[in-house]
Amino acid sequence: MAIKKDNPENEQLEEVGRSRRQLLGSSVKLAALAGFAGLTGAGVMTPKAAIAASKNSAHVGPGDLDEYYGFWSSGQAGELRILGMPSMRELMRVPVFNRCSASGWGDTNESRKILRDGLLPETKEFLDSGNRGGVWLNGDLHHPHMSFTDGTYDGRYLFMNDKANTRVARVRCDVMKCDKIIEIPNASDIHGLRPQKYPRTGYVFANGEHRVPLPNDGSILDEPEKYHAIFSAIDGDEMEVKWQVMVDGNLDNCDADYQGLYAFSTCYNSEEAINAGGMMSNERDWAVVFDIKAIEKAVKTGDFKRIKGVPVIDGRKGSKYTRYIPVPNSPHGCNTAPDGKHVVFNGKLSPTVTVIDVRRLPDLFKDKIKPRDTVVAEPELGLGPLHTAFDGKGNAFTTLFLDSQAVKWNIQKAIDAYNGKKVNPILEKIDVHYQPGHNHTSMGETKDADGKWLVSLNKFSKDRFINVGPLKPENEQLIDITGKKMKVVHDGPTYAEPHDVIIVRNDIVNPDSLWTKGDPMWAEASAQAKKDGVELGVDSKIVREGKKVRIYMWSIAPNFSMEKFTVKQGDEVTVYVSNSDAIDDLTHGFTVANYGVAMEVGPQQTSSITFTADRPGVHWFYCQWFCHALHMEMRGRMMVEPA
Ligand code: RUQ
Ligand code: CUA
Repeated sequence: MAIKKDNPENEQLEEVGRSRRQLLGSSVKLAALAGFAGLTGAGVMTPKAAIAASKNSAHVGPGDLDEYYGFWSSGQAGELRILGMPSMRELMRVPVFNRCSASGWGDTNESRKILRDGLLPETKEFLDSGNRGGVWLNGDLHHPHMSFTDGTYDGRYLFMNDKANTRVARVRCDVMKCDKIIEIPNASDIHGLRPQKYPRTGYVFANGEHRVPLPNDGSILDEPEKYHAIFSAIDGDEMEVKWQVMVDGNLDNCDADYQGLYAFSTCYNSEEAINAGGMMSNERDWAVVFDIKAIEKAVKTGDFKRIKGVPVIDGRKGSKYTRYIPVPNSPHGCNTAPDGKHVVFNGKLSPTVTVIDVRRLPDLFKDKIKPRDTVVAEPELGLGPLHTAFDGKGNAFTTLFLDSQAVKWNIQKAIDAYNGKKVNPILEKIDVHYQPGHNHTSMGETKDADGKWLVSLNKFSKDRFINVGPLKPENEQLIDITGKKMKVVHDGPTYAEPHDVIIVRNDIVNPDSLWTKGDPMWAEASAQAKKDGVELGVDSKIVREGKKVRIYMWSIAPNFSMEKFTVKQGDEVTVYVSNSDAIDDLTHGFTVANYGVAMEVGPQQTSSITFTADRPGVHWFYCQWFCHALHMEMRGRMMVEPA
């Protein structure tokens, strides 16, 4: 690391920097104390390649690695979680719609830019008023899904919805950080979300669940017959809404086919009611099918209304772009089978699931057959079917919310039974604890479903764990599905609320261990540094421009390149910290005591944060991420001169 002597303090720091290297080289004891015993010269850990999965055992020994990544939603907690599977060890939390005290998500300039840039102008205005702080700090993340190429996960991105504030976010799988969040115009409360599976993602489909007036500006209020629900297709590369479809009813969950031709959404409110009684009154609701090619053509030929910059196609009943397939009663989950042919709509208030065959859809759109003619099976499975997962061997696993069970059934047998044969499609039921919502199988929403593991995400744990007060954890159960009988092999309590999960083979996901210098995540910091004549990670500099002060420093364990800096009361201070350590697992942090300032700075990363120095006095800044035997000593002073 070249240290430029543009700051007298750096001479001293160069000394310390050297002694740190000596410390690492000579004092094994201290290094071990700091947790550095595993570092090799190149700064790369040598992981044990052993994998748990040779036989289907949930036990992953200490130091052994998991065979799968589990990407978990967290519901109203607003973050994405990464678990190793089958060990069910929680490996990481990725802040997305929430605020995070550890990483500074919601506070750093980089995260605030992501949280803010994709919002609609009127939302920005709203968030700038009434002490709301300019960005949303809550969200309701239900459905994380990975990008696909040719029907299977490709390890590029994860996409996820925010039901609370009508947003869709993307996480970059190379660094496992959120890099884009957009608000979806015209729709309200994004619930179902799925990426296009073929040829690639492509589109990310997102359902606006709640019907609202369009525009929702107060000109229409208690006139529910004038409300609308909107289906959106987002370009996953550009994170831009490409088109929307206005539908009858509402939109709950969605999925896409394996041919790149159709997308599907369930509707539990064909009644277009505004209370639960009304929404339950019809015996049958429906699933909507969207004809993607026809819609794309409509966008090209101009058969749409542009609302808030987005082409909105009329897909209400009678439209050539959609078809409505009647499904009993208040269907919820919507799951395409890995055979590429079948889609399952889960009945919720009906004990059935409805299976359609996508090969009948072209005829449906040509009106050669009726909507119900696409149905090839409708097995009665039990009470409260919510979601279905697949093993890639022709079997399906459906959660029964009211029965607190997972039911395994065979798709072909269900089709045979529907055709009048005397067969029972149900192979087995097992109890789960309790009230399952989603379930998911390993690779189960791809053509590579491998039939090894099923996770049941249960909404209640009740008496399953020692009592922690009125708010109890939820419970996730891992089920081995390789044998003749399903077997629950693990209980795992989790915090609010794991709606959904995907289970991805670990060879598909290959994150970096270090950031790349100049990553687009801190493009603004890089641009500002360039203007200020600063090389990030190399130079230390204080730049004053009127009341704006920019502090550039770098960190190499266990030092910041500045031991102190002085600003004036009322200055708007931006601190840029570049972590110059290029060592695996060496994250620093930057906290200013009693200023509400804290952030993560990963190896080779630059993070920045802006605040007003309106509190005079001495304020220690310190590294908040344990990085070294001298981590406690990794600190300096911000001195604020009284005005
Ligand atoms: S959907 S169970 Cu079923 Cu968001 Cu959560
Ligand atoms: Cu750097 Cu702790």
